[in-house]
Amino acid sequence: IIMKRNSMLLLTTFILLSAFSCGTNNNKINSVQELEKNITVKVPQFDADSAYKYIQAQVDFGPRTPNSKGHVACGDYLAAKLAEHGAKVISQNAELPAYDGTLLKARNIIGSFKPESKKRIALFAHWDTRPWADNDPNEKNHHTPILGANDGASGVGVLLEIARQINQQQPELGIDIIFLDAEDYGAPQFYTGEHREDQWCLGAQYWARTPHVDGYNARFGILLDMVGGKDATFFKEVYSEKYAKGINKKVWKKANDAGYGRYFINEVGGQITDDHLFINRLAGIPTIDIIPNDENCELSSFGPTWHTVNDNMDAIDRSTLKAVGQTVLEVIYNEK
Ligand code: AHN
Ligand code: ZN
Repeated sequence: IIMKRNSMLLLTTFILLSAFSCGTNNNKINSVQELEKNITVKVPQFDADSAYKYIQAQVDFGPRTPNSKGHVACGDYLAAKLAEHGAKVISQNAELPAYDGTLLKARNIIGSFKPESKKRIALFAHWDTRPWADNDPNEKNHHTPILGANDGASGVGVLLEIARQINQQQPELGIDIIFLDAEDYGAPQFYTGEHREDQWCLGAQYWARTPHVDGYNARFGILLDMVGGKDATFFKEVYSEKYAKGINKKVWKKANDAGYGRYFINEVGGQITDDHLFINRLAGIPTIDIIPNDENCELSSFGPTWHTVNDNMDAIDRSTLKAVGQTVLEVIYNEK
């Protein structure tokens, strides 16, 4: 897709000025082409089949709950994939205490493109999966770990496909792809003790207090969470609106211009405690959350498979991956 950036006006002015200057015709044409190159940007085509395969690969490790074998193996896979796509990879390992005192061996995995550039965009997704299907309609499943095809693997799969695209054609800004750990270990619904928001998003809290690079900053951040559900609808989330209203506006505009208005609803939805909240509060990087808001689902506002044993590959729809992935590409390639 060829995006005309700002100034048809500028181009018109240039052509008019050129017409009155005394260069050769050929020069004029070359100069116009030069200028056109500066005001147009070619945005790559997001490949939803490729993203789907990255989701499948993660699900094939089984549940990726912290302190499990599947978690360790999947972490190595993600770091290797980012490196394969040309990113500079940094892993942060930390032992983070969970709500019940369990020490989680957590790993945030960061892949950086143009690491030397000061102009940056941060893209986030959590890669761990929940140890309990505590929202399953069948109580027998409440202690079963979920596969997290949507809740975990989908955001990561979209970002791995974006990494693959960046490796083929670099956008102007430096991009950091940040896979956060231990997002989904918040106290289960069946836990009778205290429930607090800071029991969630442990990897994000760690990263926001201790970024992978000293003094790290980014122009803005985008968090992807559960971006693969069939017929998902994404509303502007309340904390995102509070901390990064302009980024919400930019993203929803790009989505609608690209033809994904049936997924990106231009209205404010719910308020969600998610990784972006801590990134906004603790790191001060204006960061939005792209997360579903399903008003018609009685089981969960995040869609029918949220924290159930049905969060498997059947829950993933390529059209939703395409809508989200293409939108994020439109945003990052149009940043100057
Ligand atoms: C709460 O349920 C408090 N926040 C949702 C964050 C989340 C869980 N994202 C994925 N799983
Ligand atoms: Zn979850």
